Amino acid sequence: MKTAHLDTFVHDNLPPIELQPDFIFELPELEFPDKMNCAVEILDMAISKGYGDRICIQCDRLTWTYQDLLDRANQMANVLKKELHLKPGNRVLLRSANTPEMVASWFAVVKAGGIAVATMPLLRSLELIQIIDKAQISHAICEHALREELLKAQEGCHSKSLKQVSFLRSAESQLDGVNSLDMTALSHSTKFENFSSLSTDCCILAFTSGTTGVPKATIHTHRDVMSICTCWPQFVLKPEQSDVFIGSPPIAFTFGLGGLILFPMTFGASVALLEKASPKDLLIGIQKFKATVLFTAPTSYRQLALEGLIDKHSGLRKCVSAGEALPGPTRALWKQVTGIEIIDGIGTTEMLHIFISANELEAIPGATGRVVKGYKACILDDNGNQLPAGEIGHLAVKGPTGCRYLNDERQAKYIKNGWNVTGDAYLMDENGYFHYQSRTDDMIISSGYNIAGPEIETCILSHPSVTECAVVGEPDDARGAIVKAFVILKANISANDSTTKSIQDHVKAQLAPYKYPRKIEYVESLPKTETGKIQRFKLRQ
Ligand code: 3UK
Repeated sequence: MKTAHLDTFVHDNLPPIELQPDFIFELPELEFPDKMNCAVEILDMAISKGYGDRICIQCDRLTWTYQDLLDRANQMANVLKKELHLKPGNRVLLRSANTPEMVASWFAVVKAGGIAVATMPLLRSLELIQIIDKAQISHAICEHALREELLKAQEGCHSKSLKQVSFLRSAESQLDGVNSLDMTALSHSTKFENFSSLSTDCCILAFTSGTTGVPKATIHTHRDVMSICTCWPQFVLKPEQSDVFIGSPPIAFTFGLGGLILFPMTFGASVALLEKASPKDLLIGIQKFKATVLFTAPTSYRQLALEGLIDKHSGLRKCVSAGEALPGPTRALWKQVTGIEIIDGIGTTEMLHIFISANELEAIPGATGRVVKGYKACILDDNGNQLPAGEIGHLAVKGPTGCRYLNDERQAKYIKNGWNVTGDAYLMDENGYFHYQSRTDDMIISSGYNIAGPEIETCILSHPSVTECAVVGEPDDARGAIVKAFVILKANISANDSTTKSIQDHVKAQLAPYKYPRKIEYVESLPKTETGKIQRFKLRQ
């Protein structure tokens, strides 16, 4: 394997070839040239396709056309190359809310042959240190308002690799007098000589939000980025040029990078970026920007619907849910309130984006969907053998994208016989629909029964008194573990024994009795990640 990079750190730390997944490129759409830079394919090509004057990005502060974004990205790329001496293959940490400047920086880095390492704005210095040291970050581009933790991390990291920190203006700080990358860029040319990368060169490192251990960095190439723009958006989402995308995932989460930036741009559509994206912020944004395509997590759909924030006149056309299993009751509630059938899809940081999904016409409650064209998926037993339809086992997938951890022994755990094994327990039915059960390590084993928490959560969510819930196993001397539910009640309901009995009876009436929650604890909120996932491991502690 070759690389066009001068700094070969990532290339030198690819997993050994025998631990890499199989890649499949059977579709003609997935035949890419040997030399390709995805930032050029997406952004410069948008201009060639005639989108130059179309709106590309809006936010509360400004509106950019495709030409505006290209000009900014090229100017920033010139700064990176000429003033900050970025070499192809260098890793550049990005730290910002979802802003137009952050997007321009992402394109600037990739155009210059750098490797973009986007990070969640909420990360603190200790977490940033792990990323800087693992990825040997050389440059950082940081929203000025978020600088404190980054500067602490630069000070505290072991490798001392991070030499160059540049700032971006943000809504809060207009940076009078501070030398910011976006201001410096204005004095540079809007033309840039793009780095001629191999399609197999790395262009992003995406960190996983694992619950234990040092975070893993997943390597993704220009070809991977073009593959995700080709498959799910064209075969499942099918947006139109007139669509306005909006959503909550940070750009540092690949669900957000694809859904809010790369996919709308592939179609000449536009995105409305929000710096904060609580259900209330989302609603205001949807109205203000007349958004038509929404990307968010299941709990956010549920809150929007339950708080009466949204109705049939929202203007939304397509609603995408990912990050966690979408409970049937949430799908039904959203349909009832908005008239829209949610498009569910499972993706992972390792696979870069969604590989099993169903569009609004083919969705069925309780199933994630079918394998996306371009990918293959199956269910494996503990020994790596394929299971027949109807049996629960490990979800395994292959396609044009796949898992490559940067220098990490955990690669061997994700790859089995060339399949990517995601750590999810699933079953596939006779019609090829995949039904989520639980994370394999979240399976509750009680008195010898295997119990999938999400099935019980779905049932509890259909109880009229319940807003949100999460189910975990609690260690128990007699049974090994018992089913315990953490429940948020609706505003007018009191947490007492009769409510508990009512929820328990509700579950016993619908599921095998051994699955009912023996304990229910009422809480005000559930711990969640920035990517919208309930942190069940925290509830277990
Ligand atoms: C879970 C789902 C059931 C599942 C992601 C879309 O979530 C993303 O990536 P992560 O690496 O987490 C992956 C894990 O999250 N999951 C995600 N979506 C679903 N479970 N139904 C779903 N629809 O456990 C998976 O292994 O944070 C999602 C696009 C890009 C992404 N990175």
